[in-house]
Amino acid sequence: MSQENFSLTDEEKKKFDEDGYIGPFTLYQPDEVAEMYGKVRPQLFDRTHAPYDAPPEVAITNYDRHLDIDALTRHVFRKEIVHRVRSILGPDVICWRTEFIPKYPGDAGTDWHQADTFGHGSGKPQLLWPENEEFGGAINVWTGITDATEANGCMQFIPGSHRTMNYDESLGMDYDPAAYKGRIKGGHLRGFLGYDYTDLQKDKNWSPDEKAAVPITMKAGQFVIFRSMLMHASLPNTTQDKMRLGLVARYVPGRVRVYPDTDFVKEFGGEYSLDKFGVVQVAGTYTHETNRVTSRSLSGMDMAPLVSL
Ligand SMILES: O=C(O)CCC(=O)C(=O)O
Ligand SMILES: [Fe+2]
Repeated sequence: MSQENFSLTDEEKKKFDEDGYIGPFTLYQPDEVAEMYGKVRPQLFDRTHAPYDAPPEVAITNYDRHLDIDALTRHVFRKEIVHRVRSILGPDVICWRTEFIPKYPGDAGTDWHQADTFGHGSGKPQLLWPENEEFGGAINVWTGITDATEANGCMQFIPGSHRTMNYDESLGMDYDPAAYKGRIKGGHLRGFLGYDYTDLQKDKNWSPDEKAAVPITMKAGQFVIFRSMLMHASLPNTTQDKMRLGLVARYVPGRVRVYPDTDFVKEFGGEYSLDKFGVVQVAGTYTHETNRVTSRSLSGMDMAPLVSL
């Protein structure tokens, strides 16, 4: 019989609490994830039901295709992911965003950052936790669609760095894709897709403790779970021919308000309507009454049968 309960053990939970991340865990076999992506890739180019009308060169083009591509809808509901996330967040869990994050040969690594409200692009919170809770941010589940190695741009974490925010997301950053393709920081070429995350540093004289960084190498089909408030980055892709591709799904408890008091996502120099957006309840039943909720995908798939028990 296949395993039905993937909750974190007490020991894993303790490790997650200390380090701010846990994994990798295996979700798909490498050939299985290759086959899945082979089917999904052409669907990514078909934007008939895509949630945002964003130009192809901005990252938001890669956002939230779990809302219209069936294989990705099923991905965010996978018990291997949801049970573990529920061990951290409690019974009511919503998925509020997915993103594909590619690193092509020669690309800069992702600059060091931490996300609490995800307002870094706009200066306006995209997530609002109830006041007086210890943590904000999201639980990120980063799945390797390809292998992730130190050469092709695997992620890096600074263990235990999730308790102190070094960045002030309310400052907002200027979006300048032409001027900002990355620069050498801490010995590596790093960038943030047209933003310079160091603009948000609370202390301009501080710099991330690169010596404490752990490379998160993964096989295709594995995933790692981390708090968005953890200091995280990725290495540049220094290979000639090995693309690195990650699919990240972001989860919060149902009590978190998503895109509070706004009808648009403002990022990457544009404004994108949230008309087709909804949070997806992947476990439990409760979602804050102000959240837009999707229970049928934009391609017509009923999500209710997928909710985790
Ligand atoms: O994949 C990367 O390079 C960065 C991922 C990341 O920052 C995130 O998932 O929040
Ligand atoms: Fe991030």
